[in-house]
Amino acid sequence: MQFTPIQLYKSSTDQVSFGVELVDSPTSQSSIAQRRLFPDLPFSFSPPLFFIVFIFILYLFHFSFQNLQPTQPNPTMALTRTIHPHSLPPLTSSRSTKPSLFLGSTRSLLPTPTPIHSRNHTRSISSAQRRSAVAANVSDVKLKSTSDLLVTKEEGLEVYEDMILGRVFEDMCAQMYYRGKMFGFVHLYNGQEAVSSGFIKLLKKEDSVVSTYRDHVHALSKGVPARAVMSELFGKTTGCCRGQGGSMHMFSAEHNVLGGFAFIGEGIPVATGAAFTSKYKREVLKEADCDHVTLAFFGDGTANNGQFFECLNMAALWKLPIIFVVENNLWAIGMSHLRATSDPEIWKKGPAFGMPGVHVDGMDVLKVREVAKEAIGRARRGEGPTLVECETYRFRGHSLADPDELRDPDEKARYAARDPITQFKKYLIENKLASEAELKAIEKKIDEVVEDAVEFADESPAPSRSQLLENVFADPRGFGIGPDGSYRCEDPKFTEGTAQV
Ligand SMILES: Cc1ncc(C[n+]2csc(CCOP(=O)(O)OP(=O)(O)O)c2C)c(N)n1
Ligand SMILES: [Mg+2]
Repeated sequence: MQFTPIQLYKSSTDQVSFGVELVDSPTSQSSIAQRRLFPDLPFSFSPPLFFIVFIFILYLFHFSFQNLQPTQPNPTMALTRTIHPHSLPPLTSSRSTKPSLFLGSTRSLLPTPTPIHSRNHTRSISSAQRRSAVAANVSDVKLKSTSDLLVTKEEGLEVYEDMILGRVFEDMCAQMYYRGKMFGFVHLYNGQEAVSSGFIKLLKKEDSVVSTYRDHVHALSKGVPARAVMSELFGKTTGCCRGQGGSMHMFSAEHNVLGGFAFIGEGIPVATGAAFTSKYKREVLKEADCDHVTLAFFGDGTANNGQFFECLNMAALWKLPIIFVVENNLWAIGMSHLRATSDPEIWKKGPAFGMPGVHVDGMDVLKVREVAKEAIGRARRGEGPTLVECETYRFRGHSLADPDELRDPDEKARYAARDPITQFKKYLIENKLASEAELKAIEKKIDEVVEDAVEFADESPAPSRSQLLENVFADPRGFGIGPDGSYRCEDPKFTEGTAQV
């Protein structure tokens, strides 16, 4: 599969120039001032008449802007802005029937907002809508025939094992959380495994992954041992951050997992920086074999944040080896993506910044993998970034503290029926890539891995009190020093919350 660049906008000229000339409004409306301004007029304007004429002129200006064609820039207007045609929104935008050239004015041209049919605003974006202006859409990739399979047996089993690990690990987290073994918020990844496994299993060890607060499974896919992730969740010293990060802050320098981030969008600039490092090493430091790529994972809600746009710009400008992977699970906590975003098709932002934008069925690991292969290949070859929108779904509430009452049960059932693990299992068996028994053996092995991780975490020591001051960059004495000169955090009552601070 190849991403074919699309020309979003056709014009016979290379550039379209247009703008407005600002005219000062009269400072005085007195007839003396009018005569000074228009000395030859045979009559004088009364203020209401002047106002009516002024409004009429404004109306004429407005009308001529709306009808402005790209090939006919209005030569009488002062040039205030130059717009390159390919940076304009696609003419076939599903939300705008009469697109305007005037950036920022399309809203006023929109008909009544697209009705949201579903009771709970759970309408999903139809593939027909998406096809209308697709740069590269693999939603409809047909699984190839058995003679031309998308994975080898080894690859298939590796991916299956990774998906099972993600699912079983998260289910275990739920149990441990409700037993009081974990602290703070815990956000599970159930349902989204095809994205993590589809992308990360194609990476090399030197490649980097930047995650979100829904980060356990990304870390596992990248090779951080289940023991280290579980211990981190338990807040133990054997965790990948020695128990100081917890659920939302998985980090492993060894595995190039550059962090989970509780503040949404914070990871995107970090990922962009990592991609810049690869390029700098290769092109400036002349490390010819440095072809490392970075994956930045984030959600649909996060894609409305400014950092995303800033980083799209930098990544495209410098042709960075990065893939922006949007895990569009249709919800940001209790906010439907369709209610929160002016154009729900996130992939479109790619072409707007000069990089391919792709939409893929994020419940199908083989389709995700096909897109991932192409995007990672592009990045490795130095061809620049790609934006991939994976349409997926989370099977549990936003976090384990969320009763998940807002989402429509029909919507949940629809996606549950498309469970990515069940679909992939079926594919492996139907195409004789694996037998039931082989897959059962993998499931059993993973159950043991996860049980072992829990035992290991449970038995591991808690961090010492002195660890509280590690990585505190301000003067630790400011953290609380008792009358006897000792740090208050060393007082046993400190961690019980009863110390006098
Ligand atoms: C900068 C910032 N603003 C707001 C929040 C509160 N917040 C936590 S999760 C979340 C929704 C994110 O949704 P999405 O990006 O779709 O990720 P998902 O939870 O669906 O994986 C918000 C707004 C935050 N953590 N950080
Ligand atoms: Mg979301």
